[in-house]
Amino acid sequence: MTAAPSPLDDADLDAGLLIRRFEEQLLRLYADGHLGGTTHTCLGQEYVPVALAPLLTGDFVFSNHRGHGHYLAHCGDPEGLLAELLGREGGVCHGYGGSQHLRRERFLSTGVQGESLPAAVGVGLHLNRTGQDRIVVAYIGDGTWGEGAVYEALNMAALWRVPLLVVVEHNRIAQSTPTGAQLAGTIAGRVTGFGITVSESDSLDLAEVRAAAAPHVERVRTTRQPHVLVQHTVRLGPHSKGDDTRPAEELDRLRRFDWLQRYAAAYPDRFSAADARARRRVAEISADVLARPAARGGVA
Ligand SMILES: Cc1ncc(C[n+]2csc(CCOP(=O)(O)OP(=O)(O)O)c2C)c(N)n1
Repeated sequence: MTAAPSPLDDADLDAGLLIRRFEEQLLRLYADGHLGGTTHTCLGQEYVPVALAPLLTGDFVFSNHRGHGHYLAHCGDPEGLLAELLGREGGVCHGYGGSQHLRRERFLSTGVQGESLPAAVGVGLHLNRTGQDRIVVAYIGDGTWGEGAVYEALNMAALWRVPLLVVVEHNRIAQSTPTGAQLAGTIAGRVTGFGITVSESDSLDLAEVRAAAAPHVERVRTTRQPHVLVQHTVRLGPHSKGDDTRPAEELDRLRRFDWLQRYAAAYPDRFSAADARARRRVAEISADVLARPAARGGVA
């Protein structure tokens, strides 16, 4: 935690900053009444999908309610995402999906906790039966280990040797419930009960997270066996919009674990240049999308 973060190339830094500034803009758009429905930001967690995305090109990605960062890291397309969220023309799902139900090529998200895993197992089974070397990744939170579907899916994945990588973004909180108040034992203990391998990382260093994940992704791909990767992380923002029930001192403490602040402190010039690029890009996208007419199926 005290070591300086590894240097990042522009692509990774730009991808991480785009997610951060994009979601901060969503919260402003919500406050200004431009964004209806709901939105869950991944502030603080951006490095996780950015680290994994290059390892998973061509693979299937299942995302959850907190999925904008997953979408941006795996699919790019901030214009399509913002138009979707604002119900404007050009939205990735023509305004029918909104924040939590996005689909584009091999990317699918759902706001229903645990719903993705059985579907991901089905896709993995199909990939095996059709002789493909693609794999399926499903992002879930630590709170989602309260859903029975997770265990049914893990059982099938182990039994049928499904190439499924479950990425657990373990931010120690589910909405307003701390993990310690709802999860008995450990996620690793539960996973090993199915004979499934598990790895854990608490690194905030994007390059380290990628290097640690790479052999596990490769093993899922070659052995067609599932793996669960638990990434300990921090949720810096509210669960949704203004609903953060954590005390101010706790939020102050968590901000020390902000991977982007750590990066800014270690590489101020590179950070400022990339940040200016990200802010400019988000401002341009926002102005462009706000000027568009409503989508025919718009959610807003
Ligand atoms: C089946 C179901 N139950 C309840 C909810 C409401 N809900 C949305 S997110 C959430 C907490 C999720 O916590 P976690 O899995 O830890 O993910 P995080 O929000 O921390 O990313 C809850 C209870 C839901 N979306 N689906």
